[in-house]
Amino acid sequence: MRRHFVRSITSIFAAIALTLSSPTVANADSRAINFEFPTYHTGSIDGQDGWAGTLGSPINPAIDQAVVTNTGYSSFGGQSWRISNAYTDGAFGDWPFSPSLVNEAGETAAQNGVVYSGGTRQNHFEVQWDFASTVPTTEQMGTDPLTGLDPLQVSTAPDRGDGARMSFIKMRDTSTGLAIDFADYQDQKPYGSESNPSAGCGPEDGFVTTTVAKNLDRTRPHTVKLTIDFIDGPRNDVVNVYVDGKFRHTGGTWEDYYRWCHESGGGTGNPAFDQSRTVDSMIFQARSGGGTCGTCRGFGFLIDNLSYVSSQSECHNGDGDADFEDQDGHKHHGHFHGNSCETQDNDESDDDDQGRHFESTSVDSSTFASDSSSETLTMVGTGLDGGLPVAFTLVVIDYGGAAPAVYNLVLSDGRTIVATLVSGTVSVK
Ligand SMILES: [Ca+2]
Ligand SMILES: [Ca+2]
Ligand SMILES: [Ca+2]
Repeated sequence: MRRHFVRSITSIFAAIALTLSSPTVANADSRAINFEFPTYHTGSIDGQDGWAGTLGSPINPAIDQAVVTNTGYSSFGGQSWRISNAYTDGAFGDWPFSPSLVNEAGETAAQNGVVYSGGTRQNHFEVQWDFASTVPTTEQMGTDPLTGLDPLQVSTAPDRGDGARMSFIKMRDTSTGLAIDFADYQDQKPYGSESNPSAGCGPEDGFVTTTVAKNLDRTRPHTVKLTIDFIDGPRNDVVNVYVDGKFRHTGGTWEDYYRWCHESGGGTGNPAFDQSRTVDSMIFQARSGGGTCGTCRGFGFLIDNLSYVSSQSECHNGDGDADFEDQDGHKHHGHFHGNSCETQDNDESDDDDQGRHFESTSVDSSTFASDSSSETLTMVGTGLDGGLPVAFTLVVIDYGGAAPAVYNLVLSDGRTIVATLVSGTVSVK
């Protein structure tokens, strides 16, 4: 009798625990990879823990990559994964893909190619990894007479498993330290549409590379993080790039490359084909277009502490990196980031007004409001205006492209900026 009672109580608690935890379990799906023994052993990563080429095919043995014993970065544990551009090519299917998540992420109608990714479609993807040079004391640079003086470079991208990259980060070595590039596909006016798909892949459109970090200390590891919100429809996916925990850039995905460009299978005018792609893993590559460093063989970058997650996001994001013009015709470069789900540590704002610079030092709150025609971000905190402490309120109103976004920065020293978007990216949602 007593046993039965205990069991009943236990099952009630189990049922409650299941109820409380099931939303998270159902909506978040993650992998965390530290390349440690015994899950990983030294040597090629091919076939280890789900790493492989497309659909489990072999990774090209010519690629210079291996799990290696750690050589001195304490946060990297006993083993890391090493990869260089001693070998490069323009292929996709035989480069290393990380293990797939159970649940893919992408727009509702994004194509997973049936076989490349699956599970329950999510609208949010995040990935983070550390990288470090195997040669912290000097720049790794090709000296091969055939390949020239090409520096070390390795790129990575969220992918469904066949090379249909939806974003892009390149890690580079330079004479002044490590650098990180981000690339997105930008459809400029005229915009592509189902009635005029070619306008989305015109001469004015293409991939845009932004250096999001440079002169990074080569003697220590650096952390890169991407957060991606996939939003149905063109020109609205949001990628935020963080380096060493600090927000660096907001941009788009490659959605409109797949949607509108013939070479990717889009631009047909048929909505069944003109769609973006899903992601569930990371592809790591050394593209020949970035240069080959023959003498980097056996060296290159160490990759470690790789983690990624797909989830269903109901967070609000306000991001901008854009030029605004006020009533007096003054140009301001505004840069801000607010997220209702993250800690405010990541939120920030700064404004450049032809010589006068405001930057936030602490954000107290980022709040969001919406109506039928606009989304509004209100950020409140403290900062420095021309080096002097001030309180600030930033209000950004995004009309979803129907009208230029409004940017209103009020500082406690009396300076007020009311301006509208002239170029760049603003997204509040
Ligand atoms: Ca490790
Ligand atoms: Ca266009
Ligand atoms: Ca979209």
